[in-house]
Amino acid sequence: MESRKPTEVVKDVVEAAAAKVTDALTPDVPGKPGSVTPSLTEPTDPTGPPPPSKEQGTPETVSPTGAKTGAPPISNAQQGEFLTTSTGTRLRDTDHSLKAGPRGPILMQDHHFREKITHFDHERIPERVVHARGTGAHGYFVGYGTAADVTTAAFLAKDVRTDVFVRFSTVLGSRGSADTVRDTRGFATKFYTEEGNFDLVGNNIPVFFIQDAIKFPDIIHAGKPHPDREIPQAQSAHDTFWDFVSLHTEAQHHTMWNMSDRGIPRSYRMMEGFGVHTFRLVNAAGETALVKFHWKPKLGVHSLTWEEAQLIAGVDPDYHRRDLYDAIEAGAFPEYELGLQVFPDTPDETFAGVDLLDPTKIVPEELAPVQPVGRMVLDRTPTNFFAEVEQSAFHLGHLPPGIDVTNDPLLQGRLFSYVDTQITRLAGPNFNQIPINRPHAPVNDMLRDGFHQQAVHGGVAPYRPNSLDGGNPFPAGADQGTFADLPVTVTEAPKVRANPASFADHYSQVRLFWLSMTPVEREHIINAYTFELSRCFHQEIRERQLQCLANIDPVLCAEVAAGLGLPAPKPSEPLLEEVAPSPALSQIGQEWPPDGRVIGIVVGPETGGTEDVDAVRRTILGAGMVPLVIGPHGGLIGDLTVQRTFAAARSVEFDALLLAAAPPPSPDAVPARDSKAGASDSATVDPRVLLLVDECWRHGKAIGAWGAGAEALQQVGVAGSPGVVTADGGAAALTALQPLLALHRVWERFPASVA
Ligand code: HDE
Repeated sequence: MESRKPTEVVKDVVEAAAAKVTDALTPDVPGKPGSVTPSLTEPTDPTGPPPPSKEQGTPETVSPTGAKTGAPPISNAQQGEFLTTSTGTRLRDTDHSLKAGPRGPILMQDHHFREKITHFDHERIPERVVHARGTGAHGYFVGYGTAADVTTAAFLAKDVRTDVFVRFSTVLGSRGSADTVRDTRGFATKFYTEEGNFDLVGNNIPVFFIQDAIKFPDIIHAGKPHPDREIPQAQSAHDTFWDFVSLHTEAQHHTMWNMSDRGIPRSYRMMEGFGVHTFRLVNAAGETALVKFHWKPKLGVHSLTWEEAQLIAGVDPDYHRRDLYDAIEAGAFPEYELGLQVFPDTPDETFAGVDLLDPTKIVPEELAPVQPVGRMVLDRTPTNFFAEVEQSAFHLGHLPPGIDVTNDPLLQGRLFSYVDTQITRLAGPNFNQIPINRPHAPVNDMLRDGFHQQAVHGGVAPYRPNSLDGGNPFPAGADQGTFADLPVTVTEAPKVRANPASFADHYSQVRLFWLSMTPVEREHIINAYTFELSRCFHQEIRERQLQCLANIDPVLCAEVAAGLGLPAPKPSEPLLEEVAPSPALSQIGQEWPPDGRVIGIVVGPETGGTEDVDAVRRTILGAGMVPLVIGPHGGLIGDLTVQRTFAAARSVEFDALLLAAAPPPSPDAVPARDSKAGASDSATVDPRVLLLVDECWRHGKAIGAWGAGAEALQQVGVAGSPGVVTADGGAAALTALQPLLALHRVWERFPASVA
C-alpha cells in the first residue's frame, strides 16, 4: 500500500472532524462568515465570486436616477473568476511588485502596484461627526391605510409595501467604540417610497438636549472625549458633559432618559424610536394636523443592567450589531409598528399645555394615544457594510408629499446640517447617487457634474425655462403628486435671538419622567447618576448637578447626594406638585414575546449528548429562541456541538440559563490560566459554572436546572429564590422558564429601597 505523509493523514482527520462539526453547527447557529464553507487547503480551481448568504440583502438595482434596471442584485458585486485591475485587465500576480531584478528597486511602471496601494491609502472616509458607530439592515414597510384622514403620503396607504433601510447607532462614540455604552441610540429609517425617499431620522429617546440647533456643537463638544487627552471614549461620565448639562438646564430631561435604563438597551430589536420633533401632515382635503412619529418594537422595550453593559463592552463590543444580524439570520426578524400622535394644528401649536415646537417635551401617551399606521420588518442584513451602512446618508428634508416640517428650531437647523456634513463625509454633492441612497422613484433634478457623478445626463439644457430640451423637466401640477409647501402663516415679528417663553420650563417633564418610573427603575436611575457624577473630577460640577436634581425630586437628589458623600441641596425652583405620571414611560409590568432570546445550557462531560439536552435545544429553536451550549471543552460532546467553553463563556451573552449538569472543575479550571476559575481547590463544581449562575442571578435572569444541575444552584446559594426553578427533566425546566422570560427579568429578586 502506498504510504502517505503524516501531514496528509492529519489533514484528512481534521477535515472529517471539521465537516462533522460544521454539519452540526450549520442549521442552528447564526454567525457563519460568508456563504462558502472553506476547504482546508487553498482552492486552486477558478470559480466565480461567492453568492450572498441567504440572509443578506443589497440595495435595489436602480440606476443613479432611479430607473429600475431589472439587473440581479449581484450585478453590483465583483464579476468573473479572475483577478483584474479596476479597469478589467486580468492579472497574473498580485503577490510581487515589479522590480529591477529580485533584489532591485520597484519600478514606477508597475501600475498594478500603484493602483493597489493608492486605493488602499484612500480606503477610509471621515466617520460621522455624531452617530459614528452604527449598524444597518434592509427590510420593508407595509401601510395599514389608517393615516389616510391625516396625510396623502402614498406609502402609508393600505397594503402598500415599501422597501426600507434602517441604521441604528450610538451618538458619542467613534466608529470602533463599544455598542453597550450608556448613550442615546439613533434610529434612522430610509423609506424608498414611490414618491421619493422619506427619511425618518429619529432616536430611541423622544426628547433632545437642546431646543435650538445652534447649541448642537456645544452639547456634542461637551459629550465627546476631552480635547486634551481624548478620553473618555463613548460615554457621558466625565466633567465636560456634566459641566454643560448642569449649566444648560434644558438638557436635564434628555439626561434623565440617558440615566434611565433607556440609555442601555438590551437590543436594537427592543427599542422604541421617536421622530422627536413635531411634523405637519396634510390630507387630500388640504387639512393639516401636527404629529409626532413613534416606532413601537414588537418585542417590547428592554434594557441591560449597568453591570451587564459594562461587561459586554469588553466581552463582545459588537453585541448589538451581532444581535441584530444573528436575529435576522435566524429568521427572528425585528419588527416595529409605526404610530402617530395626532394633535390639532392650532395657531399656538400647543397640546394639553405642551408646546409642540419644544423638542425637550413629550406629550404623554395617555393624553394622545399612539395610533398605529403601519408595520416595518427588517429581514436582510447588508452584503457590504461600508457600501451600505457607512455610505447611507439620511436627511430629514427628504419628505414625501403629505408630510412637512414645523418651525421647531431644532428641526429647522437640522434641515441645514445633514446635506452639509455629507458633502465632506461622502466627498461631494452626489451622495444621493450611491446605491444605498438612490431613490426608487424617477429623478430629474437639473443638478449636474461634481465629484463622483454617476449619472450620464442627456440633453443640453439643465435649466428652466428651456426649449432646447423640449422644456423638460416640467414642474408637476398640484394634482400630479407634488410636494406642497404648506401655506403656514408666519406671524409678523421682529428679528430676535430668543426662545418662546414656554421653552423656559426645564424641570416639570423631568419630574414627570421620574415619577412615572417603578421603584426598581428609580434605583437604576439613582445608580447611574451616582456612577457618572462620581467619575467627574471636580466637586463643583457634582454640586451643580445635585442642584438640578433637587429641582427634579428630593428623593432622587438625596440618594445621589448620599452616594457622592455630599449634602443634598434644597430646590432653587418650586417643585411641580400636581404631576400625573405616565405609565407608558415605564418598561416594567407587561409580558412580551421571547423571540430571539438566547438561552445558555450548561452541559457536563457526560450530559452533553443526552437526548434530554438535545430535545431542550430543539424546543428552544422551535420557539424562535437561540440555544447556546456551554461545555467543559470545545468540539463535540456526544453529537452535541459545544458553542462556548467554560473558559470562553460569560453570562452576559444570554438571557436565561439552564443547567443540565453541575460539572466538576475541568482541566483548564486553573486560576493561573483563567482568573475566572477562582482560587478554590476544593470546589466540586467548575467555578466558571458557579460564576455563570451567580451573575445570572445578580442580573435578574431566569435560571432553571434539572437532574445534577440543581447542585450548582445549591452551591451558589440561590436554590428556591425567585425566578430559580428546578424540574424533573429538561422540557419541564424550559417550560417553567418561559413565563419568566416574557417578563424580561425577575424583578422581585431585588426589593427597591425607594418608593
Ligand atoms: Fe442629528 N446629525 N443632528 N439628530 N442625527 C447627524 O448627519 C444634527 C438630532 C440623528 O445613521 C449628522 O449624516 C444637528 C436630533 C441620527 O446616518 C449631522 C442637530 C435627532 C443620526 C447631524 C441634530 C438626531 C444623526 C452626522 C441639532 C433625533 C445618524 C452624520 C439640530 C431626532 C444618521 C450625518 C445615520 C446624524 C446634525 C440633532 C438624529 C452632523 C445639527 C434631535 C439618528 O448632520
